[in-house]
Amino acid sequence: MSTITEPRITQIGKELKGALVERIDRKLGDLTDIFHDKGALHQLPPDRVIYEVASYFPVQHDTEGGLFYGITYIHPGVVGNEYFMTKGHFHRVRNRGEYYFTMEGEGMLILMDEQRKTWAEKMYPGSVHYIPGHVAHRTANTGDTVLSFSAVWPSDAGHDYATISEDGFSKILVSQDGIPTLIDNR
Ligand code: PAN
Ligand code: ZN
Repeated sequence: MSTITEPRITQIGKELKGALVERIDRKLGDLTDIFHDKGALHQLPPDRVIYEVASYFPVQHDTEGGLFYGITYIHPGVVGNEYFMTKGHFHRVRNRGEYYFTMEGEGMLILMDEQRKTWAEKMYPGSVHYIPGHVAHRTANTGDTVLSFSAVWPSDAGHDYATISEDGFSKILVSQDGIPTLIDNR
């Protein structure tokens, strides 16, 4: 028997291919708690896809020592003056970090520590982002084209969405005269 095999997944450009790749999409109707302008939100169809994620989970969830790989594709658009964005989360195991690598488009990685201090890093093709443990993370598409980035995170990190769903980030990213700006979330 040959000991040389094909890889289990491939990435051609921004497309992740392989039998074990799992895909999900997040529609506006799944994201009603994250956007602030409820009037603008209800003008848009709830089945509008805001982002998609293709992931490779080579080991069981919660396995210590493993790594997961995923690509997120955020469509361009706004709800009121807020850019299309991901739900955002802390890792359930708080000290677990993550890498993001931007492939195409323009965006912002919004970060918040456990003291609720919020800041952001610009994302553009080639940008590499280290997200330390204990830091919540969300990405927003600030451009006119799809924002695609890959991510690598520990298989035992888990996702705590509830904390962000309830309290949000302390700042929100809005378009002010077309410029992405972080403003206080009140
Ligand atoms: C990413 C995110 C992905 C979607 O793979 O899960 O960008 O964002 P939400 O999970 O906040 O909906 C990651 O950070 N994994 O840990
Ligand atoms: Zn994460």
